[in-house]
Amino acid sequence: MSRISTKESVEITHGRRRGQEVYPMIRFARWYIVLALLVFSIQAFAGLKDYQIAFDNNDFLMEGVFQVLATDLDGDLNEELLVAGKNYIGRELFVYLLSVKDGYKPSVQWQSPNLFEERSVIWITSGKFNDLGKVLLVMTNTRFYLYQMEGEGLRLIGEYHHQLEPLGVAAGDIDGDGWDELLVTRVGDVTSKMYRCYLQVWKLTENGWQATTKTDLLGNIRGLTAGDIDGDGIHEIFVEEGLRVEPGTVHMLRYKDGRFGEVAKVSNEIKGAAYSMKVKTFPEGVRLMTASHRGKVNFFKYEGSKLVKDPVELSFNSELTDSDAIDLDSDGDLEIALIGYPRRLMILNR
Ligand SMILES: [Ca+2]
Ligand SMILES: [Ca+2]
Ligand SMILES: [Ca+2]
Ligand SMILES: [Ca+2]
Repeated sequence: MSRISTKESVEITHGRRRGQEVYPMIRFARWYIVLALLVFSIQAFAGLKDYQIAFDNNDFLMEGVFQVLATDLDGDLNEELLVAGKNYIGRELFVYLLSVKDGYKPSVQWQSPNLFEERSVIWITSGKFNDLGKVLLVMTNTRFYLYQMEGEGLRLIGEYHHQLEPLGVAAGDIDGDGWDELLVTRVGDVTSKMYRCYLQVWKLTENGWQATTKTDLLGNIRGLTAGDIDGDGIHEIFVEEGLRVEPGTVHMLRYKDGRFGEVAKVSNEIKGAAYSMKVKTFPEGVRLMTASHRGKVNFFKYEGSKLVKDPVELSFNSELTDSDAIDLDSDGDLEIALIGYPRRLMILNR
């Protein structure tokens, strides 16, 4: 074995740089760089308009699928995907934890016991309500259940009775104390023309769940969510209301010093009733995503104290009842899960 001194190795290196054999390598390297830039620019410019259906099932799991939820229940920074719905004939209410692998095809990883209750639908949300950490909250007309992730499934850790008769539920830390509040929309007043609804806030304390505050009557509420759209660590509240299924108004509210204040609102910018709203962090930034009964998906950013609608509108031939966004393939970009009435699940990718 010959040893090469530092001097010799430098000369060899220089010799190769000067040599003719080097040129094909440089050419190859240039093409590689061009190709890499091309791939990068395609990724960089993949916009909201590029979402395509990657999975579509018109008969997904239950006779009625009501909700889809993307949330990280075990704190591994990957969100889990859950759906909740009803089998009318079988008198069953279920929550499913889904696993999504190749081809964005969901399969059942865990199924709840039958939570059936007469004349009730089922709602799901998640939050960190006390030191038990992030839990799944499942609500029916008179009961709610807290589930904690354990291994590949969920374990029941609490069950409560209530008389809330909710229209919708969501959770978020709206006062910045580090714990999530439970937000429930309820009917306050029924006129001949419409329901007039309000939002009630509940906290889980040492003495159980306690109602802390509520809003004034806000109209016929159809959509509700909470999310930190401006990145200050405190969740804003989004309520959508309108007559019947006509285009309505999205109100962005902040809770401060025991009162709700309206920060921004947009009217008549969504086609149809926006039953679904979620605040999610896309590579483009944080967006309020809405899904309407006329099959439209829209995106709003919060900028200059206004909610600004993105020109891109996704359109589907289904009444959309719920939606969420989740990175199913760990590529750093969000897929979108949509529920179409009565039991369609779509997954979009771009
Ligand atoms: Ca997780
Ligand atoms: Ca809080
Ligand atoms: Ca905020
Ligand atoms: Ca992804």
